[in-house]
Amino acid sequence: MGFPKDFLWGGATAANQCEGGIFEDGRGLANVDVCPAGADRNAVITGHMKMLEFDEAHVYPAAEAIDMYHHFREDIRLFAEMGFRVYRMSIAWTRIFPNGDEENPNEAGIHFYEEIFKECQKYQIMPLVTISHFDCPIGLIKKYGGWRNRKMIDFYLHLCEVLFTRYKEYVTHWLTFNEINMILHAPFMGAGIYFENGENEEQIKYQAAHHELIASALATKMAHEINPENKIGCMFAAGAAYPYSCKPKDVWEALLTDQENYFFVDVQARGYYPNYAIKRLHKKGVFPLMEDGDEEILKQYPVDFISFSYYNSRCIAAPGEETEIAEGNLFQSVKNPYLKFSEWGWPIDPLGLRITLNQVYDRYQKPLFIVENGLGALDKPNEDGFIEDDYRIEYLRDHIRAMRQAVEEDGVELMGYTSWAPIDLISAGTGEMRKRYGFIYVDKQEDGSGSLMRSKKKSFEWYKHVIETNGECL
Ligand code: BGP
Repeated sequence: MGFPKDFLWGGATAANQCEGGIFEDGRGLANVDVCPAGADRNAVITGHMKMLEFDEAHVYPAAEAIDMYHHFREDIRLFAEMGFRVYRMSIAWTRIFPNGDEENPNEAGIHFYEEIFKECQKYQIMPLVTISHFDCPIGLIKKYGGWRNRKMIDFYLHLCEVLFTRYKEYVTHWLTFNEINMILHAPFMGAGIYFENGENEEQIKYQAAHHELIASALATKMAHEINPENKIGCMFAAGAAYPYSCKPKDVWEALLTDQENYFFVDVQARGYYPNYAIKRLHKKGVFPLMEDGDEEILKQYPVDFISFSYYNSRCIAAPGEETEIAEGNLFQSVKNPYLKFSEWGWPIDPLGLRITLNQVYDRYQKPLFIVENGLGALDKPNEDGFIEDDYRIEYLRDHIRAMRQAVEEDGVELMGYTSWAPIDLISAGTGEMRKRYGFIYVDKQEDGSGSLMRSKKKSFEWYKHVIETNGECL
């Protein structure tokens, strides 16, 4: 009983939030590099403030991040010490294709990830690779407008071809797009899209989403052709939507919110646009343009497994109700009066993870993978410089327990769990460094100072023991 013996325990990171080294070895500039920290970040990531290069007035935390570019051996050794069986990481597209539309890849970039994979191999850690974690070359944005343009499919597939062939001996598990549903909430970060005044934003977002969905299906086809061992997953930002009350209007609104979220996975896992989306998108006049053959592509190449991030559930009320607002993973919702909240105002809801696992499994009946879950908190070293992050241990313990119940008692088929993030890194939502998630502390401060030295927090030994006991000892 408990977790299956081959359950994949590990941690997850994203290139732009940890690597730094953005000008090293011929790397080009990406959308994620030019998302500044501070007040303007939200306008930039939502595509309402155009930022395609650095300016003097802003600070860009991805430029150095935690400099994993030069520390990856040390970091992977620490992951191995915790007993990781899987390391989820992402490829910076512009290390491989600096502008995005070159014919030949940048060999130095290929070499960098090869070194990472060799390091993982040394410790028998399986890499789980996100092909694009909010990553789009600025070159492709300037020339083609990012994912609003159908040409992006070809550039993305060219990247995939290089990755699938060059890393064939190291990688068999891939995710096509991180949190694909974020395109609706943060279109510049999710798809390299910024808007001109007066544009129909919704139409552009669903058109771009369609391009990503086709790209994802064709990547799945290609991955299977290049290596029949390859397993491809989709990835979405999950979190069940609860009705604020049992009033039918609240229940209806919560259902609509869930459908908006599941839309992407409905297409990627079932292979066709669900009826509710066809009806509603047509009604609003934002149904994407499709080419002949698109429906066939979606139908033929669904994903092998479904992965998601879970940080919090959401609570939804009918429009017009007086409610308080709660923050959350890039989207806000109504404040749930029955939950506690993190320092960033995100609801904490372990049972919500069990509910979400059940809902997703009921809906798709495919293997699931939790590829992000964790607590962003302010960590303060004690007099000895040690971080006693009992709050993080408590958060993770409660969530892992809920996940165990979903597996053991509800029969949800779950491949693994990668916590976000095993090491402190830059926050995607805010660009802050002080919002820390790691088992490993990085001496990098909000003002950019710090030695970049790594040290273990209390949660390091705790998670190590969780993995050692295959989730028995929490
Ligand atoms: C998800 C992203 C991650 C990660 C995480 C935590 O949306 O996939 O990249 O950062 O959220 O969010 P934040 O960094 O805003 O705390």
